[in-house]
Amino acid sequence: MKLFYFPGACSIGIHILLEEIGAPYEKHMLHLREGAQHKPDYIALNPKAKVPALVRDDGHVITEFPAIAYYLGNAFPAAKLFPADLDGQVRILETMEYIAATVHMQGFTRVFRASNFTDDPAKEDTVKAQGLAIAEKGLEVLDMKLGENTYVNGVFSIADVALFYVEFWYTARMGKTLPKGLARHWHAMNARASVQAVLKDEGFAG
Ligand SMILES: N[C@@H](CCC(=O)N[C@@H](CS)C(=O)NCC(=O)O)C(=O)O
Repeated sequence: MKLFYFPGACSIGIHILLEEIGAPYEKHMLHLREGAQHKPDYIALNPKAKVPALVRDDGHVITEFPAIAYYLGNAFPAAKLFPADLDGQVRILETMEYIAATVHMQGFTRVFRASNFTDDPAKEDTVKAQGLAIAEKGLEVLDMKLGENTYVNGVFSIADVALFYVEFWYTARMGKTLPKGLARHWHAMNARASVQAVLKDEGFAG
């Protein structure tokens, strides 16, 4: 397998899953700030010009965080990243979809890429504030859903690495304080060997 990623981007969650699984994989860093995602060789692989993208050993390319996570969770059952029961599966997919489609794309993308949402530089601060409000509402909802659990579905699953990447942006990147339950989740994630290895590899540890 090959992972196309950028340090600290949402691809960090898929990077963690690959470490959890332990199967061989190669990493290909795409420098998003230098526009590497728009180069013809990458566009040929992923016309969406985004990370993460996963190239399977049979050459098939998978994009979209929830789809890649779902693939990995099912393709490597020994890693126990995706449960067999329908209720657990639905809870996990519901959480990942909310994180990817709402908290990330509607919220954090406005904060980090305000110029994608307005042609007027004077309006970018308003766009960022709107994005932060969406992201923070989303984090509150996720905190309520987590309740007293350490992990989204009780035990570690593919949903936890999605939650990790938005927590990473909010706390490690923006220096903000997570709601109580998410702070507990963030600490539990940081105690995992896979997370420590990936943070170090992507240049964020100690
Ligand atoms: N819906 C996509 C979103 C992927 C996405 O927005 N990735 C960002 C990094 S977190 C990206 O590649 N941005 C590059 C760009 O917008 O030019 C997913 O869930 O995978």
